[in-house]
Amino acid sequence: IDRRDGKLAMAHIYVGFIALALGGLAGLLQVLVRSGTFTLPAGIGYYQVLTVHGVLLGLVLTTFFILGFQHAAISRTSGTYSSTSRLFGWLGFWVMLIGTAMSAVMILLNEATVLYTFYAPLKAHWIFYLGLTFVVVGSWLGGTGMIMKYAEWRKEHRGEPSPLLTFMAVINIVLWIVATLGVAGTVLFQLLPWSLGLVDRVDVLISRTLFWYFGHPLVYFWLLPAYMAWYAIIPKIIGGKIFSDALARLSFVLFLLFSIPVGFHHQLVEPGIDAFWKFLQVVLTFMVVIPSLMTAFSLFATFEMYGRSKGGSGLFGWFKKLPWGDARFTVPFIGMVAFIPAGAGGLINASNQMNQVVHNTIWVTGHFHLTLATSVVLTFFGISYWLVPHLTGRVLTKAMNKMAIVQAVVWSAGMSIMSGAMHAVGLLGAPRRSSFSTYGDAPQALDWIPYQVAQAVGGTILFIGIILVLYIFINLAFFAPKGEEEFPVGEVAGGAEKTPMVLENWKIWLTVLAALILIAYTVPFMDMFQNGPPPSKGFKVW
Ligand code: HAS
Repeated sequence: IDRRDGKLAMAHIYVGFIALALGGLAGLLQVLVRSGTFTLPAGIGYYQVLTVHGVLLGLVLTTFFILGFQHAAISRTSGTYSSTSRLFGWLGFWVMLIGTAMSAVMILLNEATVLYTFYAPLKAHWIFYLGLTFVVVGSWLGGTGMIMKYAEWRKEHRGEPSPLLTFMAVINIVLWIVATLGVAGTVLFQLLPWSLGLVDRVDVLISRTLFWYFGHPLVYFWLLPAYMAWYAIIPKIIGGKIFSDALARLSFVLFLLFSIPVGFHHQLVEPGIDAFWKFLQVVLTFMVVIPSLMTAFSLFATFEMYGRSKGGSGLFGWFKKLPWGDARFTVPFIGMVAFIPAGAGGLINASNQMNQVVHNTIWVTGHFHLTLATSVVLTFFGISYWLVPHLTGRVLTKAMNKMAIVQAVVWSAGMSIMSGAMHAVGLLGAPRRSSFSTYGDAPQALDWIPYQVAQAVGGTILFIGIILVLYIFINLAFFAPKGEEEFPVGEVAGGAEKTPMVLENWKIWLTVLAALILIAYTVPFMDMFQNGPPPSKGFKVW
């Protein structure tokens, strides 16, 4: 891609990897504390470290990496950015960086130990919330740059479907913009006035509801870039074809529609929300599983078609023909395999009765270490192995390729132990988000200890994985031999059907999206307003 767009993408990716290094260290400290064998030095609190870990990995690494990758993907598939799009990209980057620095300083000063979910009743310094506002506004600016490039392309190619990767990136940014309206609502109207002392109380239920209106689509904002790679990039890496352009687009449209009106599945045990609305959102949650099942089907089809074209016969003969020695394929593939149990765990969480068993236990932490910290993150690593050298004018050497595969194996070994222990001990009732305690030597809590030791073993192996990926990243960014690394983009298989233009009719999809959100949230919000606490200091700030 154009060097100037490459610089923009790379700036984002650097920040993402710095966040990975620091957030990973915080993760190591946590598992050690929870094993009961380690005490944090210098009066540093467990929850402060947990906040650093969640914010850096869940919010900073993801947002910066995703925006960087998407800028690159759009520039690659729709052409070099106009100077205005690039300007928006850079403005967004700096505003996000300033915001991240503001929030990070407050966390380090122990003035914002509110965890990565930061809803009330935990209260942080107002600078933390202002920093978050900057991060959101910055991401909107970067997103505007992307949408402007997309609009420009469509103007020049009337009546044609846009390039698949560009379309996917735009869906993801629209999803992000609609989702962040919720978090902007709670930060601007509740948390900021409250931490500035303008009001002395806020409605916790509304704060949590607005957060989860954002918090669930947030996880699909993380997932969709991985799906972009799985659908549109991996086929090219293996030498195959995209199974169906239309199916890929349809699954992204379904994500846009169904990933937002489902936040209540994080609040199933919460009082103050009528069971009917929880039920409705559980039904919608099961709708959002459909595009993932479509993805699984489509990926199997791509792999099988390729393997058979290489002479693989019988039921599974094609499987052996896949390019197992290529880290650009194998690393994300491990992520795909992890997504099968990860997704099954999600279905358990979403089922009302089973949620009563797992909610607020460390099972949920196990779930998102498989989804986000394995499927998504391994795919991001797999993307970096060609994207970083592509952007820095270097190549992925054989040695680094080998190390990348070792890294992924180390990662999956560490994660299987850590996340496996979390799932198991969660079913024995161990709470998430709690420091080490034997609860007065209660027999149940004593039963949890061996699992917590296993978590520490897995977490330590994962930390070795982080050191390995950072080594590879630094090599690819600064030391690998100069050359040209390909930015792979797949072509659609010959027999695939034509892409219907209705999939790109934003008027229809945005209207359906707005309708679904209104149906899912209007009455519950009216109930919350009516039944919430009385006005505080004369303000009716919820
Ligand atoms: Fe989740 C909690 C439900 C997906 C992340 N989730 C969380 C939290 C996070 C998170 C961070 O309903 C904790 C938030 C907090 O701090 O409180 N989740 C779901 C459901 C799905 C799901 C139904 N989650 C994700 C993804 C995440 C993520 C993706 C991050 C990226 N989750 C929940 C619920 C809770 C929750 C409840 C709240 C729990 C509570 O009580 O607090 C679904 O989207 C999953 C669908 C996925 C599938 C799998 C399809 C498989 C594919 C792979 C194909 C493989 C191939 C390779 C081709 C159905 C696509 C084949 C090769 C072979 C060799 C076999």
